[in-house]
Amino acid sequence: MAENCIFCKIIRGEIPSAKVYEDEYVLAFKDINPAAPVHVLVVPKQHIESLEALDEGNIQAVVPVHKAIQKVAELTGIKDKGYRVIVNCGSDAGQTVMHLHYHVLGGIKMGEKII
Ligand code: DGP
Repeated sequence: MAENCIFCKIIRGEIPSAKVYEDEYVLAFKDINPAAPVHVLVVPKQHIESLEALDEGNIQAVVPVHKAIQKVAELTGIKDKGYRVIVNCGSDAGQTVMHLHYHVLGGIKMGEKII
């Protein structure tokens, strides 16, 4: 956990969020600024700054994230028609929160670009 990380604060319950799914390792909540009818952020509870910060010591944290993405798709009703998963990594990609997170987007027929 990182003291001043906004997603760590959401995980600790210090900032409210619209939770979609939670287990021991993962929290999924609605994005505050949705880019699609369904837009959920899926985050490992372990504070990992970005995809580039994954290494041998922490990569296990993303296994339950991927399982949680499937659960989120089921819970939000986008499983059958499909969905898009995006990870922004670094400033050129537009990563604004330095806590690894997966955008799960769906509920609309998407073109090549959405975000
Ligand atoms: P990124 O650009 O990949 O770092 O996306 C960060 C996302 O996090 C952005 O779509 C907005 C969302 N976000 C930022 N602060 C909050 C918050 O306090 N609550 C929620 N639910 N989402 C947030």
